[in-house]
Amino acid sequence: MEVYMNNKRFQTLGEFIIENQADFQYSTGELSRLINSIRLAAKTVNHEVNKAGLVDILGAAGSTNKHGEKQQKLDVFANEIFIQTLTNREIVCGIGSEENEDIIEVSGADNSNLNKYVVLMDPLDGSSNIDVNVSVGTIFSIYRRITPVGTPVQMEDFLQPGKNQVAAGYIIYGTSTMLVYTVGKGVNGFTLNPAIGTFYLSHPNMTTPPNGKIYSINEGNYVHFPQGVKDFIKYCQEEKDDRPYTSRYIGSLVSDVHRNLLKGGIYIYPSTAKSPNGKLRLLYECNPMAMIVEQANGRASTGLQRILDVKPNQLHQRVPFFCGNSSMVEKAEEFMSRYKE
Ligand code: AHM
Ligand code: MG
Repeated sequence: MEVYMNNKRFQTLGEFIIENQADFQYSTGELSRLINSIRLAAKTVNHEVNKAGLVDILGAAGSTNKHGEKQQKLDVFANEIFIQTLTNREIVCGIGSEENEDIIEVSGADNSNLNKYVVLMDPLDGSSNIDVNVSVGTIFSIYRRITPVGTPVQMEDFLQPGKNQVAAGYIIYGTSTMLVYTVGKGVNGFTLNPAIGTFYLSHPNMTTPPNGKIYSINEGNYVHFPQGVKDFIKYCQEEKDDRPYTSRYIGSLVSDVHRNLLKGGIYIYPSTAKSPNGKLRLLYECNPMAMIVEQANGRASTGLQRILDVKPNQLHQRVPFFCGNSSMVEKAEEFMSRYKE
């Protein structure tokens, strides 16, 4: 179905993927098929997430429905859908997920998987928000493997710095469902028309405003924050120039970053006295968000170093995370650097 508004025809995600395939430096169609699979899985997860309010009717996680099927937690469901979609089509050679302790090798039906890409993902981030009807999201990060094609995938294929990502994106299951992604040539956002199950290009070439007025951080942890972060918060609250800024924190990474990307703002999950590396995971939360934010003219760092330059050493490693429009992140880094040892 074609969608027109003010005589303008909106492109579907499927059309966009095909038309922009040449944008990608190793254009073989493989990456396009991969994004297409993510699009399909996203629609299935979206359908399920939107049924979450019917939990009293359909049964809570752990219970059995009238067909004798055990109801699953939505994050487990989302994980299975993404893994199934990517493995059934043999579109990648390996998957790393927040929900799986170890990497998953996708060997293919006859053990001859010649695919070049690995995917890292957080299938349903912020899932503790589902019960209260707050937006959640899926985050994904894509790399070319570095070990030889046709051999079993290795941990080193996943432990690459974020600057090696060939694509990254997120899906936000919100008031409307959007898929936002980049292949390193800017960021584009697609909104799902749930009536017909099609994503349309609603936000072409997304860029974050140069100046923001929103800061997003869990201030409940204030006493445990590093002094640089405490000083930055006080700076945001000061009555001077265009300040005080507005505090907005949903506690759902995809939603907080998405809002700040569109409106201008900074998201911070710093180290705390209790968690010296912060809470968020480098490989499937911070790196993909950092690539998107940089591609949208923003900035992402640990407070002291560019996120995309961090060399990972563990699949589930955590890292302090500052991301948003460049001027606000630079300002926070300035405060952080004052206390650098
Ligand atoms: P999760 O992967 O267990 O869902 O945790 C990640 C979430 C992010 O979406 C969110 O930004 C952060 O945790 C909120 O943490 P907190 O409740 O400590 O503020
Ligand atoms: Mg998560």
